Amino acid sequence: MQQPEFHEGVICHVCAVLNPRYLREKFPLRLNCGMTKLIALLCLFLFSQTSLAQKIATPNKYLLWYKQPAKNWNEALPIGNGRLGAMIFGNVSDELIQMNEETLWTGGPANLNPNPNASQYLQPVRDALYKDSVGAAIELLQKMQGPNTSLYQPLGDLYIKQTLSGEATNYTRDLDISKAISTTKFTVDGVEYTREYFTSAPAQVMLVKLTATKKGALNISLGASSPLTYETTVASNKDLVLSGKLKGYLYNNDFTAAHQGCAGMRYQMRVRLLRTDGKLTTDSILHISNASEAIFIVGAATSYNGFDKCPDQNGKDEVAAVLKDLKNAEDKTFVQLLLAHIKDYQSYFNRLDFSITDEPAPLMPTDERLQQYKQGTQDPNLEELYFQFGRYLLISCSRPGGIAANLQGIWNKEIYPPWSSNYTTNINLQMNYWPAEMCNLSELTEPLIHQIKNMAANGKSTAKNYYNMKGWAAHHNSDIWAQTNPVGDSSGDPRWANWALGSPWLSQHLYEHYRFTGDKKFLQQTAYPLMKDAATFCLDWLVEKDGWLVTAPSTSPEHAYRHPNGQIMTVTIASAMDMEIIWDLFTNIIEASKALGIDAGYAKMIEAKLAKLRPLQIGKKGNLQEWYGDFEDEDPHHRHVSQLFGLHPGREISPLLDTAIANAAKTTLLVRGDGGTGWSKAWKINFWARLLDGDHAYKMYGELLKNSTMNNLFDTHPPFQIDGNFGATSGIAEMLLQSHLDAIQLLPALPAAWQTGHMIGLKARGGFTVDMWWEDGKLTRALVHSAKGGECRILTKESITVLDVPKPKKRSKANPYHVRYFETRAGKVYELRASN
Ligand code: FUC
Repeated sequence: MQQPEFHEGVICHVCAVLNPRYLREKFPLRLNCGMTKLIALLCLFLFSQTSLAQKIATPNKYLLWYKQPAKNWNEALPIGNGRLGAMIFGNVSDELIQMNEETLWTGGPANLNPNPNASQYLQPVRDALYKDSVGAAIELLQKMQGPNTSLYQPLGDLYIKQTLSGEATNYTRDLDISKAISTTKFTVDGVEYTREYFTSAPAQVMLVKLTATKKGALNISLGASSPLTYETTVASNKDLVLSGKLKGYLYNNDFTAAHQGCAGMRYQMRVRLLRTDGKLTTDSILHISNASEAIFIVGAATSYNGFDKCPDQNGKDEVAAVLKDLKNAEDKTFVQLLLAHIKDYQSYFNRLDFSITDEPAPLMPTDERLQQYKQGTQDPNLEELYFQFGRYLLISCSRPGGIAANLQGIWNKEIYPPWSSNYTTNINLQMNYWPAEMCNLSELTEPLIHQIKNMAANGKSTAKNYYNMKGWAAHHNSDIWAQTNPVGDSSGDPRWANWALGSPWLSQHLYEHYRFTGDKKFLQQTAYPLMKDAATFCLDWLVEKDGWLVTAPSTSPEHAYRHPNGQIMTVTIASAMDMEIIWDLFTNIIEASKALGIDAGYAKMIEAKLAKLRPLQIGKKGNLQEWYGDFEDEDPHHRHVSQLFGLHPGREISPLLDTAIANAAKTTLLVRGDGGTGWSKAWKINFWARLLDGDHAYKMYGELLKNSTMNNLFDTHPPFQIDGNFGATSGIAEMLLQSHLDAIQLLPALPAAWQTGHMIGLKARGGFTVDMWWEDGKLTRALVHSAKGGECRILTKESITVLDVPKPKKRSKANPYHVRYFETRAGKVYELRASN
């Protein structure tokens, strides 16, 4: 079976490869400008000598493809430009494209003080905990809860009914993640039909191109519907228009109804014919007859106008927004739109290349490969593909200027999606962004940073109104309105609803953005003030008990323990995770103040508090203690492993720092086991990588692929939840490079299964980009690109030489690692070779 073919895509890929800048980036040491142009010309010549068939026959390792249409949404293929998302089913005569627009959420600006009595319960909660009346504390905590979040909504469905004269043969549908294009192809009666789809970020529209190899053979009708309340019309210019308005809330309760009297969001989707050689007619929908080609552009917008503005009364003009996008797109040719799309997409995607096999991808559909993998067949190409699919998804659902990726990225078909498809901040939102910095997609964190800024604004009211404290607080859930209150509506289980450490955890992403980019302006103007405000809340939130600073109330999301009185309890004092999160923030603040050369006195005060945080405890089973006491877990295999926050994503726990604590972390993981939801398995890849156990990390990757991956390679909780995709991509990066401590570790957790390979373009903290090659499980060569200059510290298992660098400043061997220090200059590339 041959893989699907390509048209313009092939040419565009060649264009990208022929780009001298691309060549220079790929071969920075060896090529000067003249040479890159020469190579480009040579490639062009060779390309012109190769038949198209030969080019097509080269298997594309970046292709997801199938021999049958999607049976359901979980088999459909996702495309997106950050804002517009589409799930392509690839049905033959009843094509279905399920559409999303990232700002379409129920509700309106958060009610900042819906529970004015909340703060009066805090001291009684604390008193109850100190008296060990945990049950009473739990009941009281429910009185401190506020509304649940809003829900992310689907936009609608496009359907294309195609009149065909027989059965389809030669069917394929695919998603090429190297170009972000989905294609469906089939043959009926000797005529080949092709449908191509992409969502362009530069043009802000989706393109739908339908072709037939025979003139007049293409006859279709295109309509739209939505699970929301909506209406469709055909406008006088023959646009198909679907529009509607959400209710201000969907759950009919007092809290959410009180979105400050704001009615719901308006939305509109418009489909416009760009070009056809057939005839367009309209009634309530669009019809194309006697064509061989029809190209549509699809635009959509909502009246969302910021987290603090009512999308109705103070909403944006969504109609003007869609019309503008369509007008801009319509002024361009299809090829212009396609080229701009590929150039834009590849400007992110092509930054990184991961290879663990020289073998071509098997010529087998992706679902069949996944089935075989599940049964134990090795498929390193699939392992590469899944890693890159995580990057593809992030590029497709989180673009600067947009909204942070939610539990499903931007892809959702339901009006009551699982967990409201919102932001869950006790692991899931953060996991979405774990791969961003390391996997060379730093700009894509902008929507998260924006969300954090909005949450910090609302979170000040939450800290004040719920606890009578300063700084900003955020809890378990958030939404597009940047809600920060404890959720649960007076009846939520405190194990999730009352978790209060959202602001320090989210602050980690701000500081990490600085650590990777070295952007001091960002640190000074954005990160540090928000981190400091989160610390202000933490300082208020901490209380002193038995000589230590602790949190009370405290939870370990979303787990419970057996109290010595035999009851299952969910609230504790000073959970390990609480202590580790605050340790992380305080450590980052101290570092940041030094980096900025400001606030020395404040940093000293934070240092004193840091020293007083209750230390981590090792339990009787040799595990890292999760709770205040050494209690039995309610569920020893619970999906959350919150007590290991300090191992990952934190940096408090490492075998290189304290082997006793690291061993306790390992024991904890062994007790938890290798199961769990999709995201739980993904987190465990990261944990094992940080424990420097590549084989166990690889085992977890296998568990995820085998037991928590659907045919379209979406992660499943179950059901679909995108965090596992992102967490796995981050985990693979962590296996190959770590820089969270004070050195860059190359191949820290390389599994035996990946004997030979390369990883080009991973980012390390300090503004470094690293390319690595390894053979027989050993590093052979690496290139370190320094963006900011400064000292580079490399930690390797093998002894290495840094070429063209004067005598090592220092050289030491931290058994079993080799440490190499060298000064770098901004813009320079340094070559490292394994010493003989
Ligand atoms: C947390 C997790 C669940 C799920 C939800 C979205 O509540 O415990 O497993 O991922 O978030």
